[in-house]
Amino acid sequence: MSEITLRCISCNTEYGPEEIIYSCKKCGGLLEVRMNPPEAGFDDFSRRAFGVWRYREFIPIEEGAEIVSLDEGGTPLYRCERLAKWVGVRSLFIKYEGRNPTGSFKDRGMTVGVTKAKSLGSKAVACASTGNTSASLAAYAARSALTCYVILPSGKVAMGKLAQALMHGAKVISVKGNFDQALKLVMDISRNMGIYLLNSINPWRLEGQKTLAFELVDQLGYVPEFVAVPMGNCGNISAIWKGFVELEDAGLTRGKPRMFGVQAAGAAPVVEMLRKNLDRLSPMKSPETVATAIRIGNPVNWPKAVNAIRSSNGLYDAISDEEIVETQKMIACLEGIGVEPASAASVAGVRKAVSSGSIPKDAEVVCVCTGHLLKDPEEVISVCGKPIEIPPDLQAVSEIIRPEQTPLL
Ligand code: AN7
Repeated sequence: MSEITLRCISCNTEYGPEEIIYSCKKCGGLLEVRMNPPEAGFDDFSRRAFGVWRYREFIPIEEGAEIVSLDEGGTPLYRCERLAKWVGVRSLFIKYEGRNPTGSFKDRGMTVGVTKAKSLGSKAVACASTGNTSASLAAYAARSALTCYVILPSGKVAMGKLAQALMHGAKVISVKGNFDQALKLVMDISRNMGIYLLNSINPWRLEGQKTLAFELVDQLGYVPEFVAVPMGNCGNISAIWKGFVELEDAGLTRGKPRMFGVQAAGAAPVVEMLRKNLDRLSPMKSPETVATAIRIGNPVNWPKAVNAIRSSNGLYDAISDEEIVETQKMIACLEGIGVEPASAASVAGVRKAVSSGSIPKDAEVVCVCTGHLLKDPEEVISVCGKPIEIPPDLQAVSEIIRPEQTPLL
């Protein structure tokens, strides 16, 4: 394998792959994993199982490392004809990341991040999380016999995610504060107590998440025109963009998609920054949205996400909670695909962009739906209501059943 380095995206200082650092020692900038383009191509990949490790040569983990895996990635790409009509676009696909082992895209990153933690000799791992990162890290830590600490914003983590972190045996710490405060805390802990940090500021994690781009090219046979991604801490959009850049640099594809970053209106600091064309992010103090996964006011990876959007001639927008919930229902009812609220933001963003004309009606769009419906059952009950309760008799049930009812669209 070619030489691997960690490089600061601001000042280009390089570090060795064995260094345990999460930001540049000189300037504090974000780090990125760099390597020369590998020789392998899609013919080599096609002989292997569909998933993250199919793209082994592009994953900068040294040969011989013991890989920690739960068979992540290899998620379906659904063509959605009825949803496309509702959105108003010619062709729409959903890349359904809810089909990962713990029900979100985070597993792509954790298989690589936890493998790295093991190969560095770490005994304990930690993260702050709005929920999915903690569910995923807890599972991968269990799989590899690592001690796991997760720090969660009290009362703001969806029930399914909390259940996962608890059951997989993580030490779950709830802080009276929001995600941004929890992240600051866990960064201090990891620095002072030698616990390996697995938030998306950890560049190794993004190396797993970039494989979503590889899978899209594998599934479509070409590079899609638009890829819409919900943004929270902004790791995922950065990782997917990195995947497309590396594919082109290796000569495996030509061209890159326009990246579309979507935030919830109550937690949209990156969209604000781009709208005002600023060169720095102003953090939002009290982010609030029904999509608790992306309830983040100070996303650490904003420089990478802004670069992805600007250099892809991309798009960005913020979506109201009402639009997020309506879209979540339409995805579920029109296509049978169950996603959590944050995931629906990508589709909602595309719908808005098509109606305003910033995405043409004859375009083809891939929406990344990042997490499973069952992650947040309480939100479902609050927006759908409880089931109708009746006595166990035919009269009562026949008052409800209307066989002539037509489908939604
Ligand atoms: C379903 O779990 O930040 O922009 O701590 O769970 O890469 O942060 C979750 C993020 C989108 C945003 N969709 O991704 C966490 C956390 C879902 C998510 C995002 C998250 P990033």
